[in-house]
Amino acid sequence: MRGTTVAPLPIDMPLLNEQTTTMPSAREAVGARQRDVTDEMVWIAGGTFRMGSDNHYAEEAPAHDVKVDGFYIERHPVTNAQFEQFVHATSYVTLAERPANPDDYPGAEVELLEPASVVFQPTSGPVDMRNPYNWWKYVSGANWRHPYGPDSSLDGLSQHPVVHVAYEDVVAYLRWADKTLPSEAEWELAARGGLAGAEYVWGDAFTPDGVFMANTWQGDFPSSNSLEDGYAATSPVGSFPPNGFGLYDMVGNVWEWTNDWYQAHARNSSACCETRNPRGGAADSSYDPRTPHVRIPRKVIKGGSFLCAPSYCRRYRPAARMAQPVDTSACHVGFRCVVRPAA
Ligand SMILES: [Ca+2]
Ligand SMILES: [Cu+2]
Repeated sequence: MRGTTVAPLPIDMPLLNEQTTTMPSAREAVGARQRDVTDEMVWIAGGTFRMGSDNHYAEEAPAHDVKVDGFYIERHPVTNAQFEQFVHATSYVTLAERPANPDDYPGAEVELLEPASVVFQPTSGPVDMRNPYNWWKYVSGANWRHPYGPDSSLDGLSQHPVVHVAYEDVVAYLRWADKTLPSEAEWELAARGGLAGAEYVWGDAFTPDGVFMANTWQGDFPSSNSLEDGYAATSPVGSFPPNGFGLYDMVGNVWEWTNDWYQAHARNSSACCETRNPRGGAADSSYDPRTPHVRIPRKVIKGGSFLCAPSYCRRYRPAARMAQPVDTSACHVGFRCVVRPAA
């Protein structure tokens, strides 16, 4: 798979959900404006699945049963080429390309209001792992066109996932594309690829037969990446094998925005009942409890990225989740779209 482009796959490939429902016509579902459902999207049959995990980070627990209705999902994260089409059509300017409004950030230093985004910078040696600012830098001039800073470009990256998109940028793209973001539950059902309760989206072994199944970090994070999977940063979509539903890059490569406001799993699950189509919590209860004065709501992001390392962040798993402030774009966060059939 590595080094090859994504071959178009038939949409009617066998799905692994035991519960198959009649597939509504894609046209019927999304209307005539939809351009590429047939080519690019996969129908995920609805069903009940075990969401979350009791065996990893606290925020993934408790594992609980969730019922999700069927939907279409894109085979891979939105690429730079796709995002370029959107920007070309709409002249949209992303959040990271605009100066910040000082009213939104009272007391912030002027230089922090310049157009900028969050870029990973490897360290020259071991550092204090408790301080993420050792490797995360707010870089002026970093944005989706210049993913590693003002001197970088998209040369050779057209088929890589777009990054440095804040939540409002994603919303603008979705409006143009007439699509939506998955809920966390939809994303996780799709990522699991029909494998109930598996650790990874491909099974229970991280590197089956020694093969890397996703773009993650090997070696000592954040100083030395041994590149056994072939990629230091993002990789072209489809460089690693698809999951059981034919979806690429569900874990690793880039984190993906979901539409759910972040809340603890415990709050939307109970031992007695499954939840149906959960949609996350409330915006005003998604703030970061470690910084109560910051009133920036947070969305759930899923899938981990090229920066997830076994020694530091084992979030290249379908149950893994993180809270991402809506105003924060970064070099390792992108998104993919879904379309729900009309009710
Ligand atoms: Ca890698
Ligand atoms: Cu990670």
